[in-house]
Amino acid sequence: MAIASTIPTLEFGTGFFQETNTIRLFDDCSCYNQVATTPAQLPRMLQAALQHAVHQKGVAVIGLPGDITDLDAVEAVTTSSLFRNQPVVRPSENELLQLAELLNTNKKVTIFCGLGAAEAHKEIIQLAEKLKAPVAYSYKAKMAIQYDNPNEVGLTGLLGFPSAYQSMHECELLILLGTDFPYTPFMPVKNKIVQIDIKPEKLGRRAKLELGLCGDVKDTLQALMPWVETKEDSTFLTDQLEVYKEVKETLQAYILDPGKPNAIHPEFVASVINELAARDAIFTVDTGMCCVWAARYIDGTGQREMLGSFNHGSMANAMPQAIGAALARPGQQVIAFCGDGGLSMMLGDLMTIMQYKLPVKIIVFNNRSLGMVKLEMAVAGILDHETDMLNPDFAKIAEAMEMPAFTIIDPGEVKPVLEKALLLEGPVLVSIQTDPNALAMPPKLELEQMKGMALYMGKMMLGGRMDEVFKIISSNYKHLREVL
Ligand SMILES: Cc1ncc(C[n+]2csc(CCOP(=O)(O)OP(=O)(O)O)c2C)c(N)n1
Ligand SMILES: [Mg+2]
Repeated sequence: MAIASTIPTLEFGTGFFQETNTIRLFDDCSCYNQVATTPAQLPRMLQAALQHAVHQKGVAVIGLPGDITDLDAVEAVTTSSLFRNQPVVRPSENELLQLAELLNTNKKVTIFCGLGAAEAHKEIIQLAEKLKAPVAYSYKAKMAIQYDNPNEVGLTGLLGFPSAYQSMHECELLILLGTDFPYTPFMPVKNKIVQIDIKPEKLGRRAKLELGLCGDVKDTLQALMPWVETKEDSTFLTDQLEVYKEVKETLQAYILDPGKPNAIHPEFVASVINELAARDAIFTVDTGMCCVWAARYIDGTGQREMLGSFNHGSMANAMPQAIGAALARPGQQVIAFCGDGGLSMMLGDLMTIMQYKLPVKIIVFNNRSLGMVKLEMAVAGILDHETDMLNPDFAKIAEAMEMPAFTIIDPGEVKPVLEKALLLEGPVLVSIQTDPNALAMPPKLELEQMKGMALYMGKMMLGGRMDEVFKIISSNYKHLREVL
């Protein structure tokens, strides 16, 4: 809940000093948005704002003009406590029977989980075991669904794996649980699809549904379970797990090659962090390539959490989110995966970290570029433009603020220095000189994108920029060979 102080009521609409119309300003990013213009309004607004923020999982804003704060408070005539309800929400018995019928009559079933399924880990494992179903998930749901899950086939989407994509496309029946996954090109169109979501207004807007049910995932699966017959044939599951095994082997191949000085492979860095981080670490990941490395190399443990900008896709989120996480969870390890572009936008907040002595570990994937956009341009077959960054020495900037800092140039330093940095008690910044030409291709689009890449390299050659072409080929030799 945000309290947005604003100008005295008398001055509304006069172009007064620092005038903001808070309702207009916050309209698009809030689920409750009001201005209190009398003291009597405030208690009711606060109550409504809290109920909205918690239950609609959004931001509530109350504008508070300066003159109102000078007036005496008025006794609340309404409630002033937050009701954190946890109602049981599940489909009717008739609807559950329809769902069970679909599950029992289709041989190949795949489960796809979103963040809305996070509380239902146990039930999902049980259902998957009964159905011999592979379990795919969205990036947001990875930390909640991946761990202790023998049927998991990874995440789908732009940053995902062919195993999840294939499992979702080759099944006869796909069950979407607590997901509003926005990338419809990754949704199958030929198979039967069932969706379960606590917010019924979300049903059917991403895929053509056979059945759309309103329910909490955990409550629904618990009620459904007795109706579900155990399948004997696990061929479909075995086939999908085989594909996932190959995916994991390919991912391992990238980390076996740690790269060269000043061109350290980011995959390797992420895998070392995965190994060194606490079992209950909170990760925050910047929009950009950091998202890719964390999606692929940070494993869930059941206790870890990962925060990103996700649907907003706004840059520079990792450090501010780490500040919030450290304040909310003292004593828990917080690791921020920052892009150099992202960090540059928020450098001042390094001082916030020092001011409040927040023990966040800032890892800068310093590829001296707006890497994701550079890659997007390359795969679209156009020459990259304005994507190279002239960076300051991030470690020196941190040190000027008395934050301990390290710069890693050589791949051999990655593990020992990160080990040391993570053991430090307070804040620390580690800037790692990563490879600006690291390629991360969304698997399903890989071949398409390779065509764009070929076009790009052709243009580079015509422009006499052979050095660029060689750089890309040498950085990504293994990857290119894999795809081709
Ligand atoms: C505020 C904002 N501006 C621009 C973009 C477009 N964009 C997405 S990723 C990215 C590059 C990020 O660069 P960096 O933080 O260095 O991460 P890298 O991809 O190099 O790892 C850009 C410009 C965005 N998502 N948000
Ligand atoms: Mg960068």
